[in-house]
Amino acid sequence: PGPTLAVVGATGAVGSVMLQILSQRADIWGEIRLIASPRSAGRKLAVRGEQVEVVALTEEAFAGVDVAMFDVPDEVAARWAPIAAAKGAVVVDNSGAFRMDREVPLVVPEVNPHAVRMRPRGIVANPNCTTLSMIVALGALHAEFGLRSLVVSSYQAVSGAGRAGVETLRRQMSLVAGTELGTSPGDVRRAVGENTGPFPEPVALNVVPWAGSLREDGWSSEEMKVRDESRKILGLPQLPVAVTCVRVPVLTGHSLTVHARFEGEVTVAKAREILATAPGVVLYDDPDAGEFPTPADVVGTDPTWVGRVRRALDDPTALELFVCGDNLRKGAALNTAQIAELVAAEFR
Ligand code: 11C
Repeated sequence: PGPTLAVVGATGAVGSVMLQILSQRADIWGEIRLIASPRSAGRKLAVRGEQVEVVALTEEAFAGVDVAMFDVPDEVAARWAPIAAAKGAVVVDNSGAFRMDREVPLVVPEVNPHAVRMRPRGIVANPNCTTLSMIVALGALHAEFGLRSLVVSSYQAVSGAGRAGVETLRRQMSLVAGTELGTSPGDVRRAVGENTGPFPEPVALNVVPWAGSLREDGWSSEEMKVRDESRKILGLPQLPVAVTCVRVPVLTGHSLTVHARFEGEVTVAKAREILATAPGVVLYDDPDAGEFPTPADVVGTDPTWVGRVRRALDDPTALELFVCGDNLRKGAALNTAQIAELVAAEFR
């Protein structure tokens, strides 16, 4: 049998997608153990066509586990990932707890697969879903052109904030559907009420220029993550990166506009050739036919979709792109599964 895999946080928004992905990808695992908080223990969840009982998160739950994927809040990962590693499991963690730890590699298998082997703490980190929604395409362009700087804006789906984000948008949409709201200041806010869930403002009929928590000088934690993580994954610690993160009324599928400046002159023809052949990227860009990716069309798919490829009008070294990807799949569960598969290959 193959290595034993534990899925920690199996009942969460990303955990549920993980179980689908494990049922869809090549079956390389022996036992798959599902672990969650004690309140979910005893529930049965389907994986690989079988009902598997969820066990509670305890030290004993990691006995015999070779690889443990964590999809839990930062504080839970910070406490339990080292425990799982001490028990002998290689941890692949999708929280923010270890991403910037110098002794923890931050891995995107299409971009820096070699980094997975340098893991002195026995922990490998999975990037944030916003970084992941663009980095496969950017990594391919960087490999050919040499990235010099980045300016990006995100258009983030509510499922990035977990089940609470999805429930908030659904509830707010039911309150505004069929009304004439959105025509006078504050009418949407009054209709949806004070409780705006994980978002600081109503997200239905709106866009909210905020994701995460407040950091220094007005930056959000999400913006800092995109900057810090992109630098680490691409191996460009000094890369100038400017990010604005925005939440939009989309259930699943993060999008970003990207202004990327490179070492020398670029051409759209070469950029298109790179993107059309890069593993994990789909170029969907036919302006004559009005074709470009949108979250409603790419939700549930695995690749990073790229459209609107243009050379900057005022800078022959820069490209403008629109990228789009499923924040729960490549943005979270799929990349975690791909990292775990890289680790599993070491057991053969
Ligand atoms: C969001 N990207 O869309 C965030 C959620 O660091 O893994 C993921 C937070 C993280 O709200």
